Amino acid sequence: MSKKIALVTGITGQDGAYLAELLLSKNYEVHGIKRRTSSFNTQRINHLYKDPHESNVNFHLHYGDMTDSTNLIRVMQEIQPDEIYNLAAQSHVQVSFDCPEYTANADAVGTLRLLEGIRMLKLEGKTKFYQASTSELYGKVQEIPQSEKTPFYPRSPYGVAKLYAYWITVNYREAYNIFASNGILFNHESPVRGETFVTRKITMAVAKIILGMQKNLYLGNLSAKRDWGHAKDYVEGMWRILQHKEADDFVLATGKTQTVREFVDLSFKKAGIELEWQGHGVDEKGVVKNINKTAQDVVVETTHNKNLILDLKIIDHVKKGDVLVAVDPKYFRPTEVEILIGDPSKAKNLLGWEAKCSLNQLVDDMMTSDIRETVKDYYLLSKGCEIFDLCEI
Ligand code: NDP
Ligand code: GDR
Repeated sequence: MSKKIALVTGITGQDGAYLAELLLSKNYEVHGIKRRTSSFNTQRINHLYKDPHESNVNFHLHYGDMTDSTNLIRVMQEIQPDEIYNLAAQSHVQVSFDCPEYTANADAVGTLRLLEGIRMLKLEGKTKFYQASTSELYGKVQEIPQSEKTPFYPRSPYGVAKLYAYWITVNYREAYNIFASNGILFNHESPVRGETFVTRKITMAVAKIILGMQKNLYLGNLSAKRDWGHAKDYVEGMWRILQHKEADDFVLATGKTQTVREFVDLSFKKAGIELEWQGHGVDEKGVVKNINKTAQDVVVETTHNKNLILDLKIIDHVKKGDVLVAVDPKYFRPTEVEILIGDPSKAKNLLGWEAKCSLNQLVDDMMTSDIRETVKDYYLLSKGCEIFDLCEI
């Protein structure tokens, strides 16, 4: 049987990288759309890339952009995909308030461009289409938990753009009989989550704080509740959605919800630090209550590399009573989504899909990876090299 061909937009993002890995393991020929950037944006997929001059190369990248239909349609025409996974998006909710028009263009009209491409190229009978829809559609939630039947009430330009993308996917399914499905995915994270989403911002900060490379962590709304799962489980769900006997829309979620504050607690706990929360609102602070492990022990436990650690001589930077977390109102959103918790029973019953990774395991995975990365920087610093901070505006 000939290989299935998949086209993945947003292949350089968190989900794109995990999905490409999954599809390659299932023997697909995978084509990804990568936009032109002034510096490399392929860190998450470098391990999948092979020199195209080699034989049996199943992974191909094409330049493209969701705002340019000519190039999207040309790529679709060239590769004649069996499945399209539309993951590309300006995906940051807060940034969408600063760049609403671009967000609408890439996230809403971009989806239309791909669906129109399927029509123009007469691929309706061949190409299945997956749309990366989101729990942000529920926004100001109309019921708890949220299922496929819960009415939408988006609360950001991102949510509104994704609402258009959701409905245009449904409309093209009904109007033109295209196999077009929405995955309504709740938050999913991983060690390669973008650095400005709250979970990764937290795990990176905790790793730096215990190694003395950052003093505090500033966050916005600590009480926001999210249903957090692991991206590697969710890309499996995306694939199952397109293998289902008919096109349909599915919620993928864990069915549990936690506050940002609780995610902070779990991350510090992994680093041996117990926090106590003092004050309220913008004055709330995360203060060190107990220290249960030395930084050296945390690093040995995480890196399993005693020689490196002996060479490094890690000292303890954090003391009881230190204020490690504070609120900066600049991270508040003009309109916030206060609570999300999904009901994934339809996906469980029809697709046999379930989130396997617990929140504890997710935090463990992210913290382990960020401690290892930070130790590399610590090592370089200790040898007199310069390290540059990422800049979050
Ligand atoms: P990321 O932000 O990590 O990745 C987004 C991808 O889209 C990147 O490859 C990015 O390229 C690409 N992209 C952005 N703008 C354009 C454009 N104009 N043209 C072409 N490519 C573009 O997102 P995730 O991987 O986390 O999410 C994947 C999709 O799922 C997104 O659509 C997101 O909105 C949606 N989603 C995500 C959830 C989550 O919790 N992660 C939950 C529900 C939905 P570059 O690398 O160059 O920036
Ligand atoms: P979200 O993810 O908006 O749910 O969108 P994010 O991690 O950005 O925010 C989650 C919650 O944490 C609160 N928060 C902060 N958020 C950020 N980024 N930075 C902070 O300092 C901070 N402090 C508190 C936020 O207010 C929010 O309530 C993600 C994206 O992946 C979307 O693309 C996707 O559709 C949804 O998840 C499901």
